[in-house]
Amino acid sequence: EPRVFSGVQPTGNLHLGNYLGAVSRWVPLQDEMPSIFCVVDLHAITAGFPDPKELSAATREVTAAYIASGIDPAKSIIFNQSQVKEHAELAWIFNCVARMGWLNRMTQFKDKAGKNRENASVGLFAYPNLMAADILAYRATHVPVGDDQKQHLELTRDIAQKFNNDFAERIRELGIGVPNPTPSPELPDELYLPLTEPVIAGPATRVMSLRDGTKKMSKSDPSDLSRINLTDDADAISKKVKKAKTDPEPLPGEMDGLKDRPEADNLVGIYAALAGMAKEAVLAEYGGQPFSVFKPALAEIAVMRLAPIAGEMRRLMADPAEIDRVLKDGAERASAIAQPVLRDMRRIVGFLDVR
Ligand code: AQP
Repeated sequence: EPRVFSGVQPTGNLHLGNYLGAVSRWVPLQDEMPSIFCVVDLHAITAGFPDPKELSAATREVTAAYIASGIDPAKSIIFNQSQVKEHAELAWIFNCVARMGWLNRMTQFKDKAGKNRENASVGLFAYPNLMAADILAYRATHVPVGDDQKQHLELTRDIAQKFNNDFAERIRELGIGVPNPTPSPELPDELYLPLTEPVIAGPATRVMSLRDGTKKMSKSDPSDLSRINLTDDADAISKKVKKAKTDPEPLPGEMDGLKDRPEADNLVGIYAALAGMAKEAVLAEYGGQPFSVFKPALAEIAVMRLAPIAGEMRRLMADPAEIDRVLKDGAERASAIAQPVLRDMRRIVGFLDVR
């Protein structure tokens, strides 16, 4: 059964990269398949505990951003991860499936741990196992994310594959597997955990910093000018686009001309994603034009798309009780899916059930 799962960490400063790479792309998917959108608060403590009040506030803010962006809480499930215990329980099982060597290769850990790896939390190292648990607690098949999550999704597949293989006989014995949709010699005929598909597509799978076209736009960049926050008002958006770093050349007419021009490439990608166009079409329209012409057009479309979301977020956040009601309802609906999966997982592993 197809199912979408994705999430964003409540770490503050939700930005255009999170919106274009993830949240905006969830909106049409919710009409195609049952969808679950999580505010992944368990992940938000891996790089150090944030101020507790800020963590709660950021959880409500990300929820508001989902709804303001067009996720319909009546149709899709919206909840915060810590409210559904199955995530942590399954992550423990996956800690015992994944190999140290697999996690050692994760580039996000290397980036986030920095030079002082000995001092990184064990949680930061095991983060990809929790992410695999987030997805597989719902046996989700489709995970729409930005390009930076590709490696973690490959690990999720590796975990599912190893688990399906290691417990192939047991899964068959219990009669709870489903036929493998893509038979291969590396996999048994029946699987319990699906092999998840990453959904990484469009012109903005990796939005770069407005100050440096070689760095990812990121919540933790100390420069606020490096990113457009979803809460920015029209003036802030226009100012940031105007100050965005560029080179002195006019825009090229062809995609080839964007090579070795990371800042130009990034702004064209952002425009394309906001306008729902291909990058080629943007170049066909603006090729030969200087940034003094392109930037105001970009600012205009950014304000047109983002200012209503910021306004709707403010309106929603003025009523925290309503946001909490959405999250509570979502947690109940998410639990109803994850609980039977974990019951199966415990049976597969052989944990004795005495209750
Ligand atoms: N720059 C980006 N371009 C496209 N997609 C992006 N995503 C993040 N940054 C970009 C996507 O947003 C979703 C949620 O991300 P997250 O909350 O897990 O946080 P992150 O990836 O750690 O976000 P940041 O901004 O990069 O945070 P820091 O500063 O902590 O490193 C994911 O689908 C992600 O791909």
